[in-house]
Amino acid sequence: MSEVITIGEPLTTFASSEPDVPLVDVEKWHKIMGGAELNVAIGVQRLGHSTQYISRVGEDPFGEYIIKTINSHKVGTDYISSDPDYFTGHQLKALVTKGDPATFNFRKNSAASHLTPEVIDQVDLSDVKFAHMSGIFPAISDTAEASFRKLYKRLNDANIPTTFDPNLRPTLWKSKEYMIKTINELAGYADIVLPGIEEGKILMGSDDPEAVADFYLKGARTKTVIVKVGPAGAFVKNKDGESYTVKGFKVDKVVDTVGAGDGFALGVITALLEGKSMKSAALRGNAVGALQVQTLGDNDGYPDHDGLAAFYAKEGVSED
Ligand code: KDG
Repeated sequence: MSEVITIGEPLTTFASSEPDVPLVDVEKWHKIMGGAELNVAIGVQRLGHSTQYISRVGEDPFGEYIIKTINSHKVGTDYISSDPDYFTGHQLKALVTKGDPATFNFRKNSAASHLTPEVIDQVDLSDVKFAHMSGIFPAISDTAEASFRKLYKRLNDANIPTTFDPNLRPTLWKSKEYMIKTINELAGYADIVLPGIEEGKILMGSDDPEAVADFYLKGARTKTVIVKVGPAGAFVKNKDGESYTVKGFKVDKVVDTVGAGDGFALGVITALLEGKSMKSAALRGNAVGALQVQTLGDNDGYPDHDGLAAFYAKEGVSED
């Protein structure tokens, strides 16, 4: 088995090569692999920790591409099945250097949306030390939500530490009300909740990092909330009331904003796996996020340990 497990939908993404051009007018595309939870698994693996990714693809060239690419990143594929009846999820993505890019999803009725809870019964959690859950997978279908809940329950029953990133994708949910209610409930099953400040506004009506943190600290299992406040860094609050801000890094040239939040999550997870403090985990989260936005692609900027050490040396900071 592996140290880290996650569940999600992988995407064959056609990314615009033309900055700030609306999707309808883009002429030049390049093919990349995306999927928020898969991005996390790739980055965790790059930092030297083994991973498994639970998912389903179609028996089509997009699915073949996904499996080939996941293998090249050495993420575990024990729980990825392929389905002859449905297609592999795919996406069009604009290119922006500020905010979130416009996307268009081809995922309704995709193979991953047909993943069923029985699959979760077969997952071996015996050596898993950390799990990453995000609000995208439960949005894509009722069976995906049921599978997600079953995995969460097994993780909680086995007392495996879990991060939860709301990762709001309003167009994938049945309704905005259902999205808010479900995400806020699911957050309560995680040890560490990782909302973005903009998500806080939508999910609980405030853009004050402390108010967002206090809201999610009410979750039955939640011990720490880390609110991502963009270039300003991260606000951390623990259940015992301790709170602090870990400053972000200045990035001279943002090439593509996508994958920064996933980079933050994988920074936190790997640092905690290596026995670092929560403060160092947030520092690593900021560092991986800052490196990611300097590259094209959803996961190409994630560092290995040498890359991370070089970045810390350049910035004059270190983990404790
Ligand atoms: O967080 C990065 C993701 O947005 C990207 O890889 C694609 O999973 C994706 C989604 O649903 O937008």
